[in-house]
Amino acid sequence: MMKSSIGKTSAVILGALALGAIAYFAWPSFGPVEQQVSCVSPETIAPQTAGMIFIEGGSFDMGAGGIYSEEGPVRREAVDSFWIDATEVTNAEFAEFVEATGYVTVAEAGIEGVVPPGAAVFQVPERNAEGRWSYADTANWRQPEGAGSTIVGRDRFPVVQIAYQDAVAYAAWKGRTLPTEVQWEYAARGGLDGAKYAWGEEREPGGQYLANNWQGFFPFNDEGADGFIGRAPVGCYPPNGYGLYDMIGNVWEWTADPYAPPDASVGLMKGGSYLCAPNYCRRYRPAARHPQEVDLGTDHIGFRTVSLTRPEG
Ligand SMILES: [Ca+2]
Ligand SMILES: [Ca+2]
Repeated sequence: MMKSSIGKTSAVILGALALGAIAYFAWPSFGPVEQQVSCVSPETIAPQTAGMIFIEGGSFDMGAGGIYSEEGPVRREAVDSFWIDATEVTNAEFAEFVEATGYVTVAEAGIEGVVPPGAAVFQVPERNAEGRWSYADTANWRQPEGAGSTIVGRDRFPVVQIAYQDAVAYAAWKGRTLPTEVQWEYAARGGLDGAKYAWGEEREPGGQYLANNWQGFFPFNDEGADGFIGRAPVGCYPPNGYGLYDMIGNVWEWTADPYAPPDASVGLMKGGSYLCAPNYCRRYRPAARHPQEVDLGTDHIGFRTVSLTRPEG
């Protein structure tokens, strides 16, 4: 892994990231707003296979044309069969890992000479668009929005403030890996080869929101018309054709791949997040891809794992 710095992060990944540690005392409310959602309990999904879904291998049209240049060209890709988590890894699941191993995340300890403790936190700006990302030296997975915030009561929310190596460590503890980009995109498409969205060609078919994104004018007004302002618990939107939840939206997801190999300092994330708004980031699609500094946790990125063998329930 190449060494990196917060300065590089600021320049490359989070152009609006305000440097300097801050204490963060207020965070958005989390909860249902307008659209009625029905959330499944993640522990009830595929319990015989540890919450993982079998994805039969095949070939598919990967990428997309005409939206963001980095998604193209469309090319045919083949993928072997694999198993993938039905949901994003939750706070409860990550807590089990930490309890069993004593693992300390990058955001909690920092990496000497590379990054200080802390992570990036999104704040809705009050008066202008500047400074919507801030580096909070107190932010980590246990307190995702920094000092004063908590995951208490958010067991089923996706774990965030996870650097790439934290996600890899969790996956390894489970005897798994992160999905490659090809695996992730194949799974996200749910069998709808070539479709624009994970559920078809319309963003909101019949006026229904099928993922947790952002309605309203980003970055000022997160209206929550999809049922949630900010992050949602996993499994609150309909699964895709393979039975996978939140591949699109809620939190971005780390993949195993670098964004632009061989530079391993910038990772590749997929799927968009609760911050993706039509006026700003139309990346709530399987083909979308985005770079992310591997050493930096943020509160809109999580992950899920894959296994090449049948997991034990
Ligand atoms: Ca939302
Ligand atoms: Ca997601």
